[in-house]
Amino acid sequence: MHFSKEDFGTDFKWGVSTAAYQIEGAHNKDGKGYSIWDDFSQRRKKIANGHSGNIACDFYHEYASDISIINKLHIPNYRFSISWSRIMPNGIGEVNYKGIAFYNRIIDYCLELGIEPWITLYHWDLPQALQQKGGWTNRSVVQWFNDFILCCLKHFGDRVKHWMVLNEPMVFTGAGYFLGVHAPGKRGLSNFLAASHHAALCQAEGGRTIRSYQSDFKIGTTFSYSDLDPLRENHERDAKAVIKVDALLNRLFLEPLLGLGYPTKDLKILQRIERFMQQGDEQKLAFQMDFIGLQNYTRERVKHAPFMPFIQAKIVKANTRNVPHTLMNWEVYPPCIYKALNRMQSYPSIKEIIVTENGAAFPDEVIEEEVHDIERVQYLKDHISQVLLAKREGVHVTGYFVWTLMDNFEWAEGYHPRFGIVHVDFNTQKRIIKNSGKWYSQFLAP
Ligand code: IFM
Repeated sequence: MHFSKEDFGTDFKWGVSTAAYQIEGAHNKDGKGYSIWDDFSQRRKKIANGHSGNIACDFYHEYASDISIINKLHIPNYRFSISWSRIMPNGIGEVNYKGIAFYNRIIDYCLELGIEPWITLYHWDLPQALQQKGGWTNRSVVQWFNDFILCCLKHFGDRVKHWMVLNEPMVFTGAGYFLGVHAPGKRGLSNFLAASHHAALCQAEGGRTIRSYQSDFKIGTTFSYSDLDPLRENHERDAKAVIKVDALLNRLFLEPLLGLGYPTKDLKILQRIERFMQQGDEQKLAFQMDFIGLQNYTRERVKHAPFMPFIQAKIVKANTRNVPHTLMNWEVYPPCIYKALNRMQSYPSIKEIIVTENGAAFPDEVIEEEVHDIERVQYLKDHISQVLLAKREGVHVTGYFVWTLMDNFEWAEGYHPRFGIVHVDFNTQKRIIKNSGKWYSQFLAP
């Protein structure tokens, strides 16, 4: 399908996303406190090749030239996150004004270039000092997080109008507190359910805090959301397995926010979350966001797996299915984003959806100062065209942000999977705009 930017209308928000720990580096500079990712990557060696975000893309020092690249690529919206421990080294109390100054420089420079800043308040880097008190498993996190939000609003709220509360709560609670493969490396159902309930409270309370600070701010929060299909068609037990995985991966955080409660009927084990609930919590979990951030990359095929604890279901990875896939072993299946958008639209209380992340990691090669990442160009075109299809059919999708501006620290995978539309040489910090960046730039050019 041939399409242009104009097909989406003049109000459609085009953008690019990043996250603090993945790009900033300067992990101990200018008064920054330790975060759980500093701790996890430096002490536990759980990251591929022993990598860490200590230096990453050195965005802390390179921010001006990187934001100039965003401008050069004609990208009008930039989504980035605030490192909590950079502005509040102990998570609570003392404010680090050098950290505040750094984000002020970013915001001011974006505005100077005509780029709209969109802030994600929490993109996985909890201050380590708070983890020592239990982190997300401690209900006090609701208060801690609220104080952090108020600090951000006080210092950045005079210029930033677009706010997202959490980034993908399912991923940071699931990988960080159940599987132990992300920071802080905790495991077990009890840790996971406690962290999940507190994160779900924070996402709604956070929305309320921002709204009461300034009623016309545009407020959202983001969700990882994968399209799910049964491995075997017309297979009753695989179909049931899909329902359970959907309740866990796609609905656990979204539905309480929408006032629908936790999806306990479709995944019984989630009933145990009630142990962490207090009177009145069900109402506190709900908040009317202005938009929902959809973060979609792939679809998963699910099969019945009787020995899988708690869920009796399993995701069958793409490389064993003989389908095209990315370096993350995620199937390349463009209709996934169309289906995810339609699914979100089916909730009547969701008024607006913004694709706050979509993109792909492929094995890029630098040849004579160029990166011909044809697979990524195709991926972006195919997924954006599916967004257009959904929009034309009436889905209220109002924006699309590429993940990500430049190659960066991909959490447990280290620096190997490169998602950027700009290539980064991590030895020299040299940037090269990939063909995908050039394509996005031509697409967005006035
Ligand atoms: O890099 C991550 C990002 O931090 C959250 N969403 C998915 C991306 C790719 O894995």
